[in-house]
This record gives sequence, C-alpha cells and structure tokens, in this order.
Amino acid sequence: MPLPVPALRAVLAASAGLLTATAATPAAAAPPAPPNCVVVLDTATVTCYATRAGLRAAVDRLDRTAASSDLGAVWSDGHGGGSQLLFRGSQGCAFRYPEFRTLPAGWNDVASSATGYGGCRIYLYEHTYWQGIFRYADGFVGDLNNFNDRTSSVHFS
Ligand SMILES: [Ca+2]
Repeated sequence: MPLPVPALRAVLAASAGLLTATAATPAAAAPPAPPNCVVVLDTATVTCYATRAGLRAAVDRLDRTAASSDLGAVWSDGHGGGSQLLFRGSQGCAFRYPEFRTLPAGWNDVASSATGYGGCRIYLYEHTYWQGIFRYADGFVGDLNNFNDRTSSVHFS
C-alpha cells in the first residue's frame, strides 16, 4: 500500500536531511596542521609561526635561555615538508613528558616524517596515551611509510 502523501513527504525530508548531513561530513574533517609550531613540554605551551624562519628565530631565543632543548620533530608531509611540529623539553629524552600523551590541535594523525634530536629517539604511537602500535626514529625518517598519518602521541628515550 502506498504511503499517504504527508508521510511520504516526511520520509523524503528525512532522506534529504540525511544526504545533506552526509555531504557535509568531509567539510567537517580535521583542520590542517598549523604551520611551524614549537611545543615546550614543561610549560605545555604551543606557539605557531607563519614561516620556518619565524619558528627558527623563536627557537634561537629559547636556546639562549638554555631552559629547554630540541628533542625531536614531526612534519605534516614526507621528507620534512609541510608544517613542522618541534618538541622541546628541559628534562632530556628519558623523561616521559605527560604533555605528549596527545598532540596539539590539528596534529592528530598528521605526521608523515619525523626525527629525534640530540641523541633522542622519538617514539610515535598510533593512539593517544601511548597506546596501540608504535614505531621509532633515531635520526631523520623522511617517509614513515605504513605509519603515515597515524601518530597520536609521542615520547622520547
Ligand atoms: Ca592515530
């Protein structure tokens, strides 16, 4: 038996709403990684700069205070391309900085290349709170391969 017209209209309206919601989903995807950021673990501050030069100048200022040093970095694209997220801390590599149980806004499942600095090994975890599978890098790894766009937390050793 065919649906009465008002009921049919309701069904069509619901379908249209569903289609609209589905079509809107890609637009609601995570925003792109902010460019050229440094996170200082001890203070949990994340600061981003429009250019790599701006980031480098800020890090030079931090280096002069000697309160923190570079531990490692990830990039949104392979081979050090795209946006950079630099990790710094005052406790060296052996301390599990609780700030890195998650990554700053825009950086979840983004990293495509990574490096440790100053003898630090960087561990990249599939999930937050250092859960799931992981891989690590001592020196620069330009292609994370099957770990591309998966990193959700990091620590160092
Ligand atoms: Ca992940």
